Amino acid sequence: MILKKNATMKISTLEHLISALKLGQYDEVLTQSFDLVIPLEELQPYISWNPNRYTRNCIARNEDFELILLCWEKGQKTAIHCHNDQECWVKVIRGDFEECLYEYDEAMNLMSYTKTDQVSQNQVTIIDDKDIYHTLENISQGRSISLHLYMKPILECGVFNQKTNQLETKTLAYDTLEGEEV
Ligand code: 2CO
Ligand code: FE2
Repeated sequence: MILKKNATMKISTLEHLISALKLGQYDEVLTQSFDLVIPLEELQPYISWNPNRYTRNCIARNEDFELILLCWEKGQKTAIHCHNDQECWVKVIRGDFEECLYEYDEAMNLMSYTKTDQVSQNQVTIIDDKDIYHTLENISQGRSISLHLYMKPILECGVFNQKTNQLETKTLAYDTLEGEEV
């Protein structure tokens, strides 16, 4: 789902965003997220790069949410995966992404492709259905950066192995832990 523009965004700093999340103001963050512009310099401490895969950098987390910054070299892409039943919010900070959506039928063990969306700078995409799987790919000509919120944190997720047609469980880790428990 791509959120449409909402005119009443008030959050304009990372500190404010984290405060709102700590207060459990998820609805406010979600509905106002199109207008949310976090200055890139505030995100600088959480940026790291790896030529082999996108990096996952922890900004803030507690038992209720996880806010992480993902840094993508050109062409880097996820596997088809879910978010372990947790709501997932992605805000593109820089660059362009292609998101492919899939629906998983557990009884049939069938992964069906649904559609492809392009998500560009400042746009938001949300996954809030446990049967929805997706891939995200940096389709920019250079590096891209995205901000991800999971409610609650996801320590592992289901990944669909397209060679074996089986679901596997992947443990998720951080590349940098600049952000602490809040
Ligand atoms: N879910 C993936 C991750 O946390 C990124 S794709 O956007 O949700 O690594
Ligand atoms: Fe994801």
